[in-house]
Amino acid sequence: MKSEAPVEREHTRIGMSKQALKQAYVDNLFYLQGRSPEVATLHDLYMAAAYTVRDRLLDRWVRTARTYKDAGARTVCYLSAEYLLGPHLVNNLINLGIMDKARKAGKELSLDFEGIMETEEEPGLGNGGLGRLAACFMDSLATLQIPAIGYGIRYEYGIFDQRIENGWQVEVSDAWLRPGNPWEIARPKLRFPVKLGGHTEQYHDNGNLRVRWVPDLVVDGVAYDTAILGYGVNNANLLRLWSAHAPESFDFQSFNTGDYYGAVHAKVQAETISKVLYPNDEPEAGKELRLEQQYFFVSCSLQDMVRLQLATAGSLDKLHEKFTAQLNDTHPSVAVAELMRLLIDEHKMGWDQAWEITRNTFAYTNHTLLPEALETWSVGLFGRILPRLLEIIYEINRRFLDQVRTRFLGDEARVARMSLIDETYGRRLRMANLATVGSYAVNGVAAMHSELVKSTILEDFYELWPEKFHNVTNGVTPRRFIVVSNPRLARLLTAHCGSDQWIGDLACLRELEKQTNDPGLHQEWREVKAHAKRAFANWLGRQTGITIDPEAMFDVQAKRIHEYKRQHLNALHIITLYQRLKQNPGLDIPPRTFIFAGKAAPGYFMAKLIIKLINSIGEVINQDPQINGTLRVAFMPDFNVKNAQRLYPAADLSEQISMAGKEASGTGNMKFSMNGALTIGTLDGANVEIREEVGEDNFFLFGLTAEQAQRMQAEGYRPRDLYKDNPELKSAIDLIDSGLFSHGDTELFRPLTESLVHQDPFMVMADYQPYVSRQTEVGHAYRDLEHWTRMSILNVARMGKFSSDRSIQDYCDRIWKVQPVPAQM
Ligand code: NBG
Repeated sequence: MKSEAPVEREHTRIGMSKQALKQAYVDNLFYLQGRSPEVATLHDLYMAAAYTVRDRLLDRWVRTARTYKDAGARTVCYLSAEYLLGPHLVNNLINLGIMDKARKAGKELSLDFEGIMETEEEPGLGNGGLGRLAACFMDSLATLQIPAIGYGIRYEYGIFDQRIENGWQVEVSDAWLRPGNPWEIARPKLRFPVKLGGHTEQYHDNGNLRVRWVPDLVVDGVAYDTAILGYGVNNANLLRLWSAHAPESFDFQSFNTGDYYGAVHAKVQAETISKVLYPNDEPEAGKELRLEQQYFFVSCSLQDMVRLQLATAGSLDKLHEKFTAQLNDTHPSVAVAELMRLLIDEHKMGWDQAWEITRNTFAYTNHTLLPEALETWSVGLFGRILPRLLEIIYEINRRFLDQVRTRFLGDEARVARMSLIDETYGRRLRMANLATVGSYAVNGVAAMHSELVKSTILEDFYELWPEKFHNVTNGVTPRRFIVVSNPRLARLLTAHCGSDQWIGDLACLRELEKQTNDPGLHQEWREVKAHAKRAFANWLGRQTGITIDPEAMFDVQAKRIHEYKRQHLNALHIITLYQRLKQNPGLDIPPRTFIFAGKAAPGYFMAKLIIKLINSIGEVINQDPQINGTLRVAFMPDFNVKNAQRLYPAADLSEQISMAGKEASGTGNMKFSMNGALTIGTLDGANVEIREEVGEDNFFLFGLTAEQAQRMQAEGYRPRDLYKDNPELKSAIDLIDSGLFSHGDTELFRPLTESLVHQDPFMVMADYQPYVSRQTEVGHAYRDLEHWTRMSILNVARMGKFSSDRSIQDYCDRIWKVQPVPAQM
């Protein structure tokens, strides 16, 4: 079929006028939903809106693909097991630049525009920061017009929905696909087989010894594509998620022998691979299905890249020139061995050439230093599921260790440390080592983290290949986290910066610095914040029945619940203030509402106990007539992208209080700051750079540095002494143990208090006093409205560095060496 450019630009499927949008909407409602406006449900109306927008994306997407192809452009493949995308509709309207027109069109059709926007269920295909980062990066890649494909897994069930029952977290499964996903396009014919289990065999092929993998099971990966449009440009990139299906002609053998039900069972088994997202911070790891998921999506993605390369270049010799593949943490690191397998076994390449291509294709981003989060797989399990890959990893390791031996003569201790196989407790594959050996670049996600990567977990590798190591500080997209979440702030910024250029170039916000003494700006600034707080308070009241006073300071900690992030340090501060007020009811402190939000991994007992503690403290304090609302505690259930967008604009104070050295970067810290919250935080992750940018006077720093913390632990840290010697700390802990927050049950929170007093692995006790003292200063500062507003403006004005556009530009310049390819309409 010949494709002709449409001549009539006001075609209802692609036209951008209000009239075209209206017509398209009514058509989509009728022809895709089979509804007339009178009988349509809100969901029908949402679907029609989504299809109307999607049509316009498709037009841009097809053109973009053609432009990239014609340019023969070098392409970034982002390999990530997680994408936490958030709702698409509003974001796409903004990136298309038709928000106002769509709103007017909606009005003329008498639609409940806000209600329709609210209806969208977000794809929760990620746990937290790592998955959200991937989503911000997809937005920035398209905005910067970089040819890119995001590869991942189309989980049928994303991150669980969180409910709070009796103060405890309850997990509810997230069947996000059930109402239908209007954004994706299924490609049933674009499928790749993925082998699992079985054994390998050697055979001769024209005198060459080759290996064949005879699997137990083959699963097909089917592509589901979503267009990701950039802001203010016509580039739309591809997000391709793989769904596991049984091969089309599944298990004929069982079928022929009459075991029809057995065959169907095998089909169901194959399809479980992409069934559910796993938590990334559960203490016990090593789940077989998780390894299968990782291999499944990596294999499909690499086969897809190979297919694209063969179609255009005819050979794989220059695969690494055409593509660069970013490993988002170690989850996709099995790609190093899989690409070797594809090149050697399937495409009959020699080892040396295949290795040259492989190690020039991948780059690896490390996202954590926590020992329990560093992935390893037992050699037994790995070999059972991926026998051929294990052989390849052994061979990579053999050759690599010989290289280490010739470089560091006689240093067998070093060889053992660098080996891809850890022999200390049973034999385990070290995925970070595999990723490092198989990549041309390795980076951390904030300056401090990247230094720690070089001096701790990958120290030996840094010594061997210093030129491989980089830093790329994380960023977040100002489209979603300012324009979509906080439209009032966005309008104010545009008015005071003289244009909306800041949306695509966040450094433009520096313009505001000239106006920090303008009383008009101060007034508007406070109104924007006050409005967001009222809106949030109303919403929270409707959701939870907890009433909070929008006049109080909103002190917010929103992130995954984890001991290293120290939500319990925050809780101890609340109890301290409560006790002070009880002892001295006349004490004059500014009213504060403490808001917590975040999910705990379903199997992480201590994190779930922390949620219970927070809710229990709230129950007591919120009802204490003596406190009379001066302190309030609220837990916002089900923290996800959609809810986060309501919360960031309303925050006055952002809690970034992880133990120094533990938070690789953090990205919530950036989102709060961009919305005018001030930070109380430790010198950890990107906090360090945020403080550098906004100025130390505009940031409430406290706590041990990473070196101090490490030294203290090395010298024998004794949290019990801190407990005994600090009366306020002691009485806060004792109050928990007294049963006040647990209806007299003195045992409920014991695991938590015992851990604090006796082990305290994250040094809550050591940082308690500096934290509480700094919080007192925060209270005073909040009273000085002028000054607080000025600090808030400066925080926003100086956020340029933390746009994910800057992060992506850094990746392009320092690591990927790719150029923009603008798509035209
Ligand atoms: C997380 C870190 C965060 C960081 C995000 C994105 C993992 C393994 N790591 O500090 O804990 O901001 O990655 O880089 O989820």
